[in-house]
Amino acid sequence: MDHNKFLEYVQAENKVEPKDMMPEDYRKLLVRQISQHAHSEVVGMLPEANWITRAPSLRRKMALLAKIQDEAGHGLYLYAATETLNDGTVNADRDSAYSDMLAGKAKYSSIFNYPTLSWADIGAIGWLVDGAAIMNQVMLMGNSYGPYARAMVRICKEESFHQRQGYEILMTLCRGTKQQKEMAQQALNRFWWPALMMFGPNDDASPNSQKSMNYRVKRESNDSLRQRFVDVTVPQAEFLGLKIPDENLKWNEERGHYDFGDLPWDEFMEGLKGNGPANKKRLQTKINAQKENAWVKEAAVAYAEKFKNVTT
Ligand code: FAQ
Repeated sequence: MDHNKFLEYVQAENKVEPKDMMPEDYRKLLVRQISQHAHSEVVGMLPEANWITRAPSLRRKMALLAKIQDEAGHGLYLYAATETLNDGTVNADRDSAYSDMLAGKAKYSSIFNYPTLSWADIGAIGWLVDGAAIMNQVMLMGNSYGPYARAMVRICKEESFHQRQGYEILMTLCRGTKQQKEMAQQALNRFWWPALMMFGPNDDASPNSQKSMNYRVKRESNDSLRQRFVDVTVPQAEFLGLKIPDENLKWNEERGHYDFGDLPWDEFMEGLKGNGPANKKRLQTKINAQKENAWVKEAAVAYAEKFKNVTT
């Protein structure tokens, strides 16, 4: 296929659909990103699941359960979108992609390697983690691959609800006792830098960005999204009466943006190598779940097999 024609096609804001011709590196880039995104959604269920049985009220428990189920749904849409790229040349089927993640060969978002130590962390995840995810995913609604772009529309709507439920948890804590407000502050201290790392390395250290932008998969750079996230989140922290844990955070009148400190990139790189605070625990939990629940899958397959020729 003519590579320049393909570039012209996507750069004119046309969508690519599953059966269309596409360059091999475009297909690979999408399989890598969409499957990693799917893994992030399903591993991302674990830190929050840690608090289902300890949510402070029935109402909170119901909202948290619904949120976690939404993340499972996002994982399913994204694995399905990945599978549309399966042409026999890439490992795009769900089982292979998932096995790569369990084997530590495929990444998921670094943020899910941090433990959730208090109920306030659940608020911080909704506010900051879903907030950062939306910032990135709104851009992805306009990506050039049809199934991925369409999945993002629904996912963004649900993530917006998640962000608000997290912020509301923190608002309640911040209007509560001194200890509750302190719990919220500690959660912000723990999750601030990891949330900023979700946007990926700085632009000059991001090997995939240029190609991804040319192919109109990424529509904005890691640094520009991170900056926007800081700009919208600082006033939200002020409204809560919480302090962002960054001595270098300062409004820059000239730039019209907040300046902020350097991220702890060593910590980010360690997480990518599988040495983050909860990496091993997260993978082990998923490996155990796959083993323990294998019988459910086998039963579902046997059931489908038995009734495949039955018409009602
Ligand atoms: N963690 O060259 P770049 C959510 C890797 S969903 C781990 O800049 P790219 C919902 C990157 O893969 C959150 N690895 O890469 C939820 C690459 O390695 P590779 C997930 C990271 O692809 C909320 C290498 O570093 N969202 O939270 C990270 O152009 C609450 C070099 O980086 C998505 O996945 C990281 N943070 O840009 C669920 C969105 N950052 O693959 C539950 C889709 C970078 O070459 C509870 N993905 N790396 O081996 C994207 O937009 C992009 O892939 C980026 C990275 C922006 C994440």
